[in-house]
Amino acid sequence: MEKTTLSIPNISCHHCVMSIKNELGEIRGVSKVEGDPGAKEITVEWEAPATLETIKATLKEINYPAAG
Ligand SMILES: [Cu+2]
Repeated sequence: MEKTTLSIPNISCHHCVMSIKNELGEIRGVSKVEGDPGAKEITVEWEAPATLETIKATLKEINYPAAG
């Protein structure tokens, strides 16, 4: 199990966090997504076949790219 917190500058409200949760939740291997609209951060837990690269690529696709 891997876990990381990503900074997502495009998050502006709770709705954004919900969209991200829904999209990342569809990736096979992603087990948990939590978000903080105030901090503009999401915390993701995953295992294979998901990878940090697939998670970041999905975030970019839905217009919530991770910073850095
Ligand atoms: Cu929003």
